[in-house]
Amino acid sequence: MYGNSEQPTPLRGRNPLSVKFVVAGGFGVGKTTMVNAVSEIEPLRTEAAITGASVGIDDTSKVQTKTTTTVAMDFGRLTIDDELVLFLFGTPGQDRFGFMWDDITTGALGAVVLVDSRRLADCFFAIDYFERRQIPFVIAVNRFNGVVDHTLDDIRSALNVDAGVPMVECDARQLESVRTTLLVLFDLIISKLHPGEQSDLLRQAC
Ligand SMILES: Nc1nc2c(ncn2[C@@H]2O[C@H](COP(=O)(O)OP(=O)(O)OP(=O)(O)O)[C@@H](O)[C@H]2O)c(=O)[nH]1
Ligand SMILES: [Mg+2]
Repeated sequence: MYGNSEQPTPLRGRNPLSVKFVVAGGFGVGKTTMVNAVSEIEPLRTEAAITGASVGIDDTSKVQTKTTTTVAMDFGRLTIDDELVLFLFGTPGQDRFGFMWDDITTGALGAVVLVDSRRLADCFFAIDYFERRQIPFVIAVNRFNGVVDHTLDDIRSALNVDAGVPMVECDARQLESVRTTLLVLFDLIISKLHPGEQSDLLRQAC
């Protein structure tokens, strides 16, 4: 079902498995857009107007139409099917809100690191954060100009991430594109678990 043929326990008739994912990345890469695009509930948003206080601190040159920024977090929910429900927590994009990341990521099984290929360095903080904590993550390259400026292989080399980190193209505005990205992350998590751990995870759904 999720691209993994070794699902140990069928979950039909049980409560769905609830999984927490974090959507992270640099300033203005589309984190809030991603959560909004797929959430089946009214997403929780904590947007505040970008004010003169950010001048000289936030690089808005590539996101000039942006008038708000997330100051706490985004929250949404996506039911994949009767076996799996994803809870999505978007981080604030600006470094000065980084102190909230530990709270936002507590209990998360994995993360999507959104990347704008025109501003690769902006995602270094997120990659470093999840690598240090050994939280599985996928890199989703957001198509801002309708094209990815570099190939995914070039981006992988530039980011210096392990070959085991999946890299996908993603339009954060499109439900199917985001859903696919989230399922790549779910498959990654399952693939990293030993069979016993898979059973433990799936037992949580009972
Ligand atoms: N072309 C294009 N624009 C996008 C895409 N995703 C987001 N945007 C636009 O990019 C802008 C920034 O999106 P947000 O979702 O606010 O970005 P964010 O990462 O939540 O921003 P912060 O919370 O301030 O860090 C918005 O104007 C979106 O409409 C995309 O995939 N393609
Ligand atoms: Mg946001």
